[in-house]
Amino acid sequence: MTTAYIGMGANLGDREAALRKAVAMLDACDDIRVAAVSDLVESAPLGPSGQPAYLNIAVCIETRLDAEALLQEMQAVESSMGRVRSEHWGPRTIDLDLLLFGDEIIDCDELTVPHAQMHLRSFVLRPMCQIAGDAMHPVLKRSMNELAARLNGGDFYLSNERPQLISVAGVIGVGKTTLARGLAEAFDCEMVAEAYDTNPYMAEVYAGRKDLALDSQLYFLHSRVRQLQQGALEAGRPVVTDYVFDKEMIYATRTLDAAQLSAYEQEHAAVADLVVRPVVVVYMKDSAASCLKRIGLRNRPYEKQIDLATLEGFAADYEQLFTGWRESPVIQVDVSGFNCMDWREVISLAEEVRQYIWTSPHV
Ligand code: A4P
Ligand code: MG
Repeated sequence: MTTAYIGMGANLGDREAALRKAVAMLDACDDIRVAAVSDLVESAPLGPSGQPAYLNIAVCIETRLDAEALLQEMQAVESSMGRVRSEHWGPRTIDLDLLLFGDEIIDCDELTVPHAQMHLRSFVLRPMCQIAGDAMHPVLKRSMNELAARLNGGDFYLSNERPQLISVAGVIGVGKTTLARGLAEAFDCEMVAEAYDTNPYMAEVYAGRKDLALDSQLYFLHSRVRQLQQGALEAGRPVVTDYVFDKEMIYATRTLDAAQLSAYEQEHAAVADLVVRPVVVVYMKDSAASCLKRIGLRNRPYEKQIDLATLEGFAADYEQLFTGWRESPVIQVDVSGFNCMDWREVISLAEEVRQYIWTSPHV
């Protein structure tokens, strides 16, 4: 017997009745026993707009069938319930997707298991968490609970129509640039680094010249916009940055006085829409004390002013930023258990990140 998980969705007619009927029809098959059914989850359609909202559930089954035979039973249920396959991702009376089949990894023409996009969809992971939060995704080697937390309730899809921007985020000294370089090497792609060393105002601002803080922030703002604006990055190609554009407002709010901040906000509002948004964020976290130690080791004179309280403040701001983040999945990396100088660890993280970006077959 194999334990398998099936995701079901419906957005036409009596959606709840359709889902209940599909579960009953599966249970009526000789070689399938339904073991658990999640609550109904309602969500906006992912895909073409103008469709009605979906109801989704996850179902745990025990089966003697192999995965291919199970898929045939699932398709028989879809057909007998009048499912017409027309528009891709179009409205449907019922849709059955095989999410997990034991810990098997299957990749053939008719069947991909684990389901190729399940880790990007809260409408799949939320009901899965209800019935199998600890079940492991055999490719990502993460539990449903961990995968769901990365999405913050959002639903995402892979598309080669936008640049595959991977943004590494976290407080000063956490190791963003080192990891970003490693990821860029693993993906054999460009790494765009923030213009830290060329900022002519930085050293003086750190030395106490508060009147130059606005110039310094504007320098960063415009250099980031140049780096990330539409047209600077190629659609369908991976690119790694060692910052997330949204840190701009964090730093501005922490370092500018009220008059400077209001001038800055106007400039920011005028350009923020120009930048490409990340398809995935890698958010590095470590204790303020460890970050401070790393800052001490790299010994940049103007960073001598940074103390524990400052780092804790930034850490709290980043937490707040990513708590409500709906723009992309966020992969958290706990740096106390991760060494970004170890190539094998970087490669293994890159393999995980790869599941969240579109890559052409040769990359
Ligand atoms: N196939 C490959 N792997 C699998 C698998 N693990 N499970 C093949 C099921 N089928 C798999 O499926 C197309 C082909 O995928 C099948 O012939 C099968 O051999 P389909 O059901 O005919 O076509 P589809 O449903 O249009 O495409 P697909 O890829 O199944 O779409 P999805 O991924 O099911 O997405 N928004 C919300 N909120 N809730 C939803 O449930 N669902 C969709 C459909 C879009 N937006 C949604 C929802
Ligand atoms: Mg389907």
